[in-house]
Amino acid sequence: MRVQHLLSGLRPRGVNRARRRTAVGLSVAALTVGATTAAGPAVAQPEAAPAAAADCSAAYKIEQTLTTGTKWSMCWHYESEAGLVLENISYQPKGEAAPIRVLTSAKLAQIHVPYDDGSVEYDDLTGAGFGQGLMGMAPGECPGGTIKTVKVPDSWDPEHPNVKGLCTTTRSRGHAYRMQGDSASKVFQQQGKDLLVYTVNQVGWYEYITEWRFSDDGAINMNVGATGSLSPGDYDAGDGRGWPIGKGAKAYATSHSHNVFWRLNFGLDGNSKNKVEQYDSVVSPPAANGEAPRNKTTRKPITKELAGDAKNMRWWRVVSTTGKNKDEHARSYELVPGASSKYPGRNYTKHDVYFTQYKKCEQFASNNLRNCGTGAGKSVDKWVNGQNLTHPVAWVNIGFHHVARDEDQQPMPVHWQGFSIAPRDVTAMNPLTPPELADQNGKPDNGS
Ligand SMILES: [Cu+2]
Repeated sequence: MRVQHLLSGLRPRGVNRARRRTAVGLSVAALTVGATTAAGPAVAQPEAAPAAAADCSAAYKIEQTLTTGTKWSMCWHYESEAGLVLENISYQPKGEAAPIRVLTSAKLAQIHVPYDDGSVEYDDLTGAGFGQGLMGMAPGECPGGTIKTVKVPDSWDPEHPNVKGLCTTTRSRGHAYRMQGDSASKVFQQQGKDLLVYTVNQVGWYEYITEWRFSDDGAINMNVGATGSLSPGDYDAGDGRGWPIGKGAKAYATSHSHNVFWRLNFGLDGNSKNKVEQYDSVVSPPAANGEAPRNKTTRKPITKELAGDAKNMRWWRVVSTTGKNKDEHARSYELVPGASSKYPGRNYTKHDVYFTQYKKCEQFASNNLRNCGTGAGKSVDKWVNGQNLTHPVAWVNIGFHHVARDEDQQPMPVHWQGFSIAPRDVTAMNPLTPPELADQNGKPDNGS
């Protein structure tokens, strides 16, 4: 049943893909999915490259010192299902003697695409050939940067597995800060710089841009942008679950969701033992003689695995058990969710973030084609089962409900979804502080 379902689920896209790829590609994909699913424990895919990749050869290293002085470094490799995987991600702002490890690994963990009419749902990473769909980029798509050649495992075209498909470049993002000095002529300002790392992966008629943005202030932004074309096969919504595209009201493009999952394996200060905390705020009316409403923010240590829901004024952070900044504060990274339309249709899409205790076989948020043992389940919701959380893996779910519009053709404008992680007490001050202000840390003494 399940194989049948997956195969029929693949059909529309596989057929579409035949426009550009060979029919052989389709049967390979179908066989791969069928075989792996049917075989259950017989897991053919190797795990990610050995975690031993403490370092990597030059070809697999991304290292960039931004003009503002911050250096980012990481290793990359490319997997059959997940596509681009980044490892050993470290941040070294000017003034820090050594790189500060942030993440042991970071990658997409699924793009789940259910259609509103219930006709089909896709797991684009483990069920629809995301990895194989890596697209070559022309230099103009990577302005000012370098396009690395990627060897695609299980390539659709075994004769040509090498794709110039990984762009690394830098970009200006506008003000990093601005501050008026003692006189009108003295303004402290800096234009922030980002390192960008991205690939484009085609799945059916869609093309997904997977973008990682490493900022000179220590933040990491992760976004997926969907572009390409609306699938012609989807212009059949006849039950009020679509939007008319094209002349009049004849062809309705079926609405659907793109539920994107990221998997972040934290390793702050090079140690996988990290703590997780949740913060919530309660705002109450002004006190009897008070002038304004009051807010009380409380910290809740998350010591067991968690399926978390975003909430007004709620946030999470992952805290180092090893490193402190120069102010003796524990280093941490805060999760900053982006806009999301959470899709309640599946247990694994019902929550915004999952924190699970690291387990090697747990690689994809849904349709995890790995052997995690009998009864372990194939989606992230099943892995939140009360274990102590000492080596947290964060799974972040950002959903987008795509109701097509006339502007979606042609090509479809990129629609982005994602989130970021921001440093909290990683450095003792703004990592971009200019030398003249370096002594302004803590309570000012008011010159008295
Ligand atoms: Cu869409």
